[in-house]
Amino acid sequence: MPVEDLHKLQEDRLKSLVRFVYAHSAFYRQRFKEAGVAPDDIKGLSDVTKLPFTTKLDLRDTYPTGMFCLPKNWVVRYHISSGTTGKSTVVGYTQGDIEMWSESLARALTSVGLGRGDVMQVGYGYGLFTGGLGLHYGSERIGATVLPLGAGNTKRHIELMQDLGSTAIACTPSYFLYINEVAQEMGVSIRDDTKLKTGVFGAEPWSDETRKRIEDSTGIKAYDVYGTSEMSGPLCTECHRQDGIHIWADLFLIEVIDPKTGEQVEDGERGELVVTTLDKWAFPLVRYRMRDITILNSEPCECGRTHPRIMRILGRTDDMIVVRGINVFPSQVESVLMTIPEVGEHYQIIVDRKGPLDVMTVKVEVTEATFSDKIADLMSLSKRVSGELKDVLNLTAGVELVEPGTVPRSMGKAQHVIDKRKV
Ligand code: DLL
Repeated sequence: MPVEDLHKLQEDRLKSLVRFVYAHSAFYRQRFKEAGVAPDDIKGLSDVTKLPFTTKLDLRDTYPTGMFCLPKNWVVRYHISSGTTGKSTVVGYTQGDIEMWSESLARALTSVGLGRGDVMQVGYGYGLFTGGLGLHYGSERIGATVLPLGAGNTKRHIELMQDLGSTAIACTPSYFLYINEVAQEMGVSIRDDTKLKTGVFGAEPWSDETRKRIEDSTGIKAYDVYGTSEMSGPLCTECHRQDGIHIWADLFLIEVIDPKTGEQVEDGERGELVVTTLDKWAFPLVRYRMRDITILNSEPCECGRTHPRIMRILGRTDDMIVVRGINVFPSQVESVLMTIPEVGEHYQIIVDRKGPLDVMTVKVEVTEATFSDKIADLMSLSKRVSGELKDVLNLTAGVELVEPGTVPRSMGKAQHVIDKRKV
């Protein structure tokens, strides 16, 4: 759809949404009154900035269903976020909301080249987490065959990948790295002994450097998929160009703001993602602050899609670690590590306090080949890793090189940071 038509559609949908939440939700009515805004004040897209933000805290305060905008007998499904950053939050869907979710992912999977004839192995957890069921419904919608394995049972993943000829897999990037490792232990090469060609990886921050490693070692194309439980679940991916995630503009109105001032930032500038839902009714969102740090690119893509793109999520505002006053995102550390061929893919960042001073140590596995090298070489490697981290982070970090297989593996979202200052 041409951008102007897309904006007109967004405008109409935004006005309907605002009228809807005002009529149906005591929470939003109250918020709008506090902000001195009424539905009639929203005359165009730029008026979105008159609306108040909503946050995870609002969801917690209204736990479990105080932000729902339809009676419970319209709700056909609940999903519940894991609550790793506090109390869990509940999201609800009408049948229409489930349709919108499946449609979003169907578009996304189509844009990475999947369709009828593909066999999609789902390695995201099924259940309260949205990953498994989201990818499941989206894959069925495009006519692909779904293998609903879920997270875990890794050997079975590899056996069935071979027996049933899986052509695609969806799981966290860290779980795929583990699957690849187990495959190698079983003497199976994903590149030579399976038909796998596409990976749909997300639910946690990862880097272009990790993508390169995955693609080089397995021969598949690895695509980034984004979404959050509040938005429905996984929803949007990159297109074949692998240059930013297309956010479906007819379904979501996105903004990127300066997290400190709340003001919108320019295209190309880093900030916090804010989402307003345009076709989601049991649990709509008005200017919900995602806490994810990204960059907006509204230019139409060379693939032909006019939906805006967000660049790789750098991390969450609440994931950012502050070490001796310097802000560090785990994804920055990952980017550095993955450019050093002698280190493996598994790492942890440990932050502690020694006296008054914060100390950051990066614990990273070395590859098998490096491990069997001489100790002297390991010492110079650790100095090199530390130097490269310092160049990027402007911070001196200790580096602990460890044997392959010693950093804990994850089947869901990897825990890359251990902040001992918090315990
Ligand atoms: O993680 C939904 C999902 C499932 C997305 C499967 C993709 C694939 P939540 O558990 O609510 O939902 O966590 C949402 O995960 O705010 C981001 O911080 C992070 N996240 C999700 N996708 C990405 C990604 C699902 N591609 C939170 N890159 C979000 C970086 C991501 N972070």
